[in-house]
Amino acid sequence: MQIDARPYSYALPERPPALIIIDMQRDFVEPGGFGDALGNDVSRLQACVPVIARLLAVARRLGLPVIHTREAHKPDLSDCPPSKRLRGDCRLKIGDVGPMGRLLIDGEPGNAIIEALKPVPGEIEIAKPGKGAFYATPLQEILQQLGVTHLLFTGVTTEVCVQTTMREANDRGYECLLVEDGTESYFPEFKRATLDMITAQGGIVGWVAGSEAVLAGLERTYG
Ligand code: TIU
Repeated sequence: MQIDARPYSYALPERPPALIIIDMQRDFVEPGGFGDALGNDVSRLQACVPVIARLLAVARRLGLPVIHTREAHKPDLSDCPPSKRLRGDCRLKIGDVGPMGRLLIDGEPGNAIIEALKPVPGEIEIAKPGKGAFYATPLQEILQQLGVTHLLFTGVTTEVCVQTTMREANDRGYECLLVEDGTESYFPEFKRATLDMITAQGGIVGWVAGSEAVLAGLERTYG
């Protein structure tokens, strides 16, 4: 059983893959958050929301493990290196108070996952202090306990937290697929380049496929 993907078909294992949803939090997707403070047009990220919602509904129905991540720092910022906090020339920095509470701080209203993709009980939610979801988190142990070998990636932003996490996962031996329309960037050209980088050289980081192909493959294999 396979998913029609680039650079070639992605073989699905007997044990279903996990759906990984990276950082679909208000901080990046809604006006007044961290993404906005960095000077980005956050409306660009909206396109992937209904796609991820559809994948999430199917993952829940078919019993795939679902893992949500949030880029989040402790309220005392002890897990935020000054190099990260002070980087750039923006009005508000990590930990400063914005319209949705303190930017990128665990527990603040702006740090919550958007309503359309809200986790349900039983789904794993990981707060991560880095761009990659493996750095300083229990993600590797969780995946090992689940016995998961294959990861389907969605979320934002394609070239920052999604790509970093996919590379970390690839180095740990996971078979990774990025859902092309289930991820977005503030920079369309960076999204395009990321998809090309991942699939070049025979899939040096992994596979890319559209959500229709992913959904069809999941239904055929686990439905
Ligand atoms: N700025 C940007 O594109 N992304 C981030 O800071 N974090 C994530 O990608 N989640």
